[in-house]
Formats: sequence, structure tokens, C-alpha cells
Amino acid sequence: MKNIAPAIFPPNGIGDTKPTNQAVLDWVHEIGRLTKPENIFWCDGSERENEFLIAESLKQNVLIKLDEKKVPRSYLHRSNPNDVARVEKVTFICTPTKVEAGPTNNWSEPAETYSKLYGLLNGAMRGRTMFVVPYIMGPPDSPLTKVGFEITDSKYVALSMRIMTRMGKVALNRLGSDPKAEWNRGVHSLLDVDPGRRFICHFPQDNTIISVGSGYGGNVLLSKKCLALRIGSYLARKQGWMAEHMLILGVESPEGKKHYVAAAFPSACGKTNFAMLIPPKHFKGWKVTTVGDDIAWMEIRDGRLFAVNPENGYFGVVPGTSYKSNPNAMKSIEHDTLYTNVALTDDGDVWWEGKDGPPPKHAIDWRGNDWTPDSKEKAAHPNSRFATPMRNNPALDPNVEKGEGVPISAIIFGGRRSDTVPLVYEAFDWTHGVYLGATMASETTAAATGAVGQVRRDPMAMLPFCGYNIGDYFRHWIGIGKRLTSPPLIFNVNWFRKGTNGRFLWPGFGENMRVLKWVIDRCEQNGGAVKSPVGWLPTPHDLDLDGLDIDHKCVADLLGIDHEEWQKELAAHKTFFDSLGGVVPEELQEQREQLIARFAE
Ligand code: GTP
Ligand code: SPV
Ligand code: MN
Repeated sequence: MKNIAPAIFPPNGIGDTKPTNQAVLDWVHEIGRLTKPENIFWCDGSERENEFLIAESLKQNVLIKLDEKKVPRSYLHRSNPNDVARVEKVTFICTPTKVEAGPTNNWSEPAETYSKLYGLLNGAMRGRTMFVVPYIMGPPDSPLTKVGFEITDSKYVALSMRIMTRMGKVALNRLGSDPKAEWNRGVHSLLDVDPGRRFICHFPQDNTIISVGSGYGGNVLLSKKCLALRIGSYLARKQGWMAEHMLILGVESPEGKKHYVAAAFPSACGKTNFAMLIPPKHFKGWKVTTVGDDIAWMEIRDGRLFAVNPENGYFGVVPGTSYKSNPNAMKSIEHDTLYTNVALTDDGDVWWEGKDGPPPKHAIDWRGNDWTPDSKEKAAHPNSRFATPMRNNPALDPNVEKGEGVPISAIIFGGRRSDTVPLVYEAFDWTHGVYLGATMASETTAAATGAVGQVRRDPMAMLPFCGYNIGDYFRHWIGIGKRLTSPPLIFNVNWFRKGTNGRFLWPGFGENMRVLKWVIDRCEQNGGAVKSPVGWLPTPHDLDLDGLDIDHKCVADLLGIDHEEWQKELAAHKTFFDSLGGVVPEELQEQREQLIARFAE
């Protein structure tokens, strides 16, 4: 096997911060004996370590330095062209029984899977450096915070983990030396980045993840989808909290009244953009701040739901990001950013489809080939990403480090639907809200390999991320509602409805403030709405559309419930529930019957 990740040799004082916890030391020793690396590099998260790893990555062409004036302290990484997105078909939940993984997950038997993966890992790090990355997910002093260790032979992973998590000594301190302490074991090896030997396997009962054969973010930054969502959701159910694929934002009125909102949209459906929203001129004095852009961990306190963002950075979609669509994201990625699979301009800048200004006359595309505006190929991969520290965000919420989290007033579900689903509506109550989440659907995107643009059911945007049986997950949601005395209101949104001309009916981005404002009005019990079969719908007068150039017909189409389309939708809900083979809770079956009955009224 060609060595695609040659070992590096740090000077004294770098790469030697060993933890004291014997359980960690034993595990690293065991994985070392299996993978047989040239040496072991113990990460501590320090600035000096970071500089060393960057210098070595530049030497090995893992990173390309961008122009220091144009994008200070920032780098470009190109992944293998066969390895540019999450791969759901080789992602497995390896619980003792198939029933525990449920009908929506790929399952494989734990003992067999360990043995297959150990076979692949045998000697896999020969001639390579094995990095041990300690990290925490969550603010350092939060009761929700979890410790993880990721072993990897990828410098790109070690560098990305430093941006995406609180990495290094903070984790060693939090773990302490109790050999029985709870922590996640993550093992990653690039192997030779062969799609045929690519597996992302989760062993929730062992709090263990093994990922091989990929170097792409969602498959290999094990803190994120693997720990914070798949293992996280499994632990959350056992321990009575929630791990969700949700952004968290704060919204403050000109009078200084503040609410927090969490929203679940599937991959590449607008979470980062919504979390960084800048209100249009008409909303003078309103402020939106970001707590998180992808993941929310939530627990119940005083009958309310409180949320923390377990992450420390943003791993965001690059194409379409501009000063027009998302100025806060643009400011966040102006410096100290690790770009993956974007185009490189001749003057050392980065470029992508949808960036402000004209395209460069010449660039090197994400594959490393010459590119001009006449090229048929895209310059940046549709799933090219930035990794940037959350502290770069000018709209970072002041409570982002608060261990107890922020109180959630509303939960919003949403998908990418060109028809049927209105711009916004509100559930009648919590259980109805769970039904909205359970039946949501969205067109697939480039965030995962496979066809793009196909409508699929993606309950709570967790289809690829729920680490156990989806029926039990629905039951957990219903159970949480029973424990809440002041539950968040639940809404559904759709920024992506299209007119007969095939164009989006709604301008989206900053203008989504108008929908958010209605959500807040409803939370404060002063927003108007009419009862429809699907839920509480705003009339055009209930939405503040002042200063927006949109015609009445458009608004009517956005808020319309087309009975014919909804008959198809109802049938699709049934098909989906039936496909789950009897795991759907009775409460949600009843919700479906009530929905049918409301349409028949
Ligand atoms: P993940 O990181 O994959 O979980 O994605 P995400 O949910 O954070 O999505 P993101 O905000 O990165 O947006 C994905 C794509 O949708 C980008 O190309 C955006 O430009 C586009 N998008 C986001 N918000 C809107 C909107 O309100 N309207 C329209 N039309 N497009 C949007
Ligand atoms: C997603 O696909 O939902 C992402 C990107 O947030 S990744 O981390 O690659 O999964
Ligand atoms: Mn995501």
C-alpha cells in the first residue's frame, strides 16, 4: 500500500503530552500494537503544536498556503476526488441486535465488524504518525459535556479537530484519572482512501467509533456526526436528554427581549445560513446571534428545554456563500480558515460558485486541474467546505460558553421542498410537532454521496444520524414532551417552495427574519394565525412583509395548502410509516389519522 501519510518527527516538547488516565493509555497502546505506526503524537492543542503540524502538512502537500494578505493564516486542502461527502451506505450502527439499530440504519454484528475492521487496521499506520487527539464536546463546565479521544493517521483530521472541538489539555483536565470515567473511543485511519474499503462504524454500547478509508469531514471528524449525533443520540435516550441535528440562534427585539430558537434542517438545507441571519433594514434594532450551526444537545431543567452547542467551530458548505447571502459567514472565513475542495486563484485566493464578484479568468479547480469560466466542470466541489473557529463569527452569541445552555422557546423543522409544504406553519401541540418532525421530507443534496434532488423522508433531519431504532427515537421525543411544563412551540418551515416558473417563491436568507419574527410573535402569544388542516398558518397580514418586493400572488402561493398535493403527501406519510415495519408509536399513527380527518372536514 502506498504511504499517503508519511510520519513526521516533532522536536522535544511537541507531541508528548500524555494523558494520565490509565484506561486511555491502555487503549492507545492496544491500537498502536494493531496499527503499528512509526511513532505516536499526543496532541495538546497548543499554538506551537498547531504551527508545527501546519508546517509539516505544507511540506507533504496536505495543505496549500493561501495568500497571507488575502486570507491570513488560512489553507486549502484537496481531498481524494472519490472522497468528497458522507457515505451513508457504508455507515453502520453495530448494536448487539439489529432491532436496536432499527429500520433506518445499516446494521452489522459487533463482533464480526470489529474483526473485519481490525483486519483492515492491522499494520495500517506503518510508516505513519499516529495522532492522539483529546477533545471535549460542549462548554468546559457543562453537565452535558462529553470527552472523546480520536486516534488518526491524518494531519488534516488533527488540524480540523483543533478548529471544530475544544481540543487538548482541556479534555485531559475534564477526564481526570478515573479509569471508569465515560469517554468516547474513536479510531480513524485513511488506509489508502479506497471507496471499497471505506466504513464508518459505531458501537454505541461500547462508546466506540471506527472509521476507515476516508479523509472527508463528516466521515472522519469523529466528534461531529459520529459522536455528537449517532453515539450522542444513543446516550441521550439512555440518559434522558436530546442530541439533535439543529442550529441554535438567539433573537433579540429592539426592546431587548430575547428568545432562543433551535432548528433542524437536513444537510445543506440552510442551518448555517439561518443561524447567522442578518435581519433586513426594515427590522431595525432586531439582532440575531449564533449559538450553534449544526448540532444541539438539550436537557430539561425547571420544565424547560435548555440547549448547548457541543462544537467549537463551523464545518460549513462553501458554494453559495457570499456577502449578499451570508455576510457573517464571509467575515468568519476571511482568516484562520481551513478550506476543503474549493478553487485556488492565481493570486493565492480561494474561489467558488456563488462568491461575490466575477469569476477569475483562470483558477485551479478542486481536483487540481486548470479551470476557466468556459470549463464545463465546477471550480469548487458542490460539497466543498470551510472549517472555521466559531469565535470568528461577528454574531457569536454571548452565552455560547454557558454550561447550563440557553432556554429554547421554539423548535423549527424544515426541508427542501419545491411543492406542497407552506412557508411556515405551527403545530397544534408537542405531539403534533413530533409528527411534523417525524414526517418531514427533503430533496437530497451533495452533502452525502448519491443522487441529488430526490425527495426522501428525513425525520427531524436525523435519518443519517440517529444512532438507534427510529421508533424508540420518536418515543423518546414524545416522552420528553411529557416531562416539559413549558415546552417550546414547534414549527415547520420551507424556504424552497417553487413557482410554476421553477423559481424559488421566497427570497430566503436575511428575509427569513420575517418568518422568524412570526415564530417569536407566536411564542409571545400575539401573532395572528388561522387554523388549517396541517396546523396554525399565518395569513399574509400576520407576516411582516413591509419593504419586501414580493407580489400578493407569490405570498398566497407560499402559504397555500393545495388539497391535491396534500392527498399525495398524506399517502407518502403512510408509505413511510409502513416502511418502518411497525415501530412507529401509536401516538403518531393517531396524529396521522387526525390529519386525514381534518382534511376531510
Ligand atoms: P450542513 O452543514 O450540511 O448541515 O448544511 P446547512 O444545513 O448548514 O446548510 P447551509 O446553511 O450551509 O446552506 C446550504 C445551501 O443552501 C447553500 O448553498 C445556501 O446558499 C443555501 N441556502 C441556505 N439558506 C437558504 C435560503 O433561505 N434560501 C435559499 N434559496 N437557499 C438557501
Ligand atoms: C452534514 O452533512 O449534515 C454536515 C456536513 O454537517 S458533515 O460534517 O460532512 O456531515
Ligand atoms: Mn449538518
